[in-house]
Amino acid sequence: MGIEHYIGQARDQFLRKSLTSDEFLDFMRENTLPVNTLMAHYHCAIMEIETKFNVLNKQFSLQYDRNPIESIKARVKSMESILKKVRRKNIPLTLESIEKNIRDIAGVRVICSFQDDIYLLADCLLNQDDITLLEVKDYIKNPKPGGYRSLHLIVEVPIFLQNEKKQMKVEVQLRTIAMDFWASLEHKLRYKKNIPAEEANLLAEELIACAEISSSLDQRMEKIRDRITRATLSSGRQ
Ligand code: 0O2
Repeated sequence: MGIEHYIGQARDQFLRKSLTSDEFLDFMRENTLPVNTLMAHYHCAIMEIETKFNVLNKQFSLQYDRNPIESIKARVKSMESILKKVRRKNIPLTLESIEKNIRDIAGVRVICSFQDDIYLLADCLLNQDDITLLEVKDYIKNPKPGGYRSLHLIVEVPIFLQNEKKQMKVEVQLRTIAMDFWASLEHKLRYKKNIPAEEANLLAEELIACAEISSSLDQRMEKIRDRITRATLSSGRQ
């Protein structure tokens, strides 16, 4: 078995011990109510963003007779994943620091029909006057070395509480069906730990090749759509 396997095991053991450490248990004991409240606020922020995309989809369907959004998935990051990120980023274990430094606790994934729909929807969202853009990571124009493609936006959206308006951070991931298909399978394979190093390297190359195929599939599907649009327009004129 390769050295990566042992490093992975050691890292997992370290994280498991860290998550049951006194520091973590104290933090959870002292902060149960504030943690639950904060997580509820992230849920509210997700609802706000999901509604915005549902409204846009509805408008496109009425105006242009097409839906740019295939589906929307959303999640609040689990406490375990948040704490792993606290360790990885080496940030203080306080709620303030978690809220400030971890910007993907609320995540909304928008699966689009075509690549240009991604940029169209991103523009529509960012043009809304209650949305503040904090960061863009364009892994479509600049895919990750492993082949991952998606457009990531970190935004702030207000939620309106009884006596307070609160800005919440949300990570919006926009991808096509092909990008999502690739990312979902790659994510599953990433957690398979007992693969010998040589085979793991070959699989990584294979995944990069699949990412290229998925990218060219997106481009071909877009061209087909354009041809259908042109054909429909010209037959309408005759
Ligand atoms: P999960 O389970 O989706 O929550 P940063 O937040 O800037 O400190 P990070 O987290 O590396 O650094 O940011 P990045 O690169 O924008 O990635 C965040 C998320 O994008 C990941 O969340 C994944 O959902 C997705 N992602 C990024 N790279 C890959 C990849 O190579 N393969 C797949 N399948 N997904 C990827 P989490 O927290 O890793 O997981």
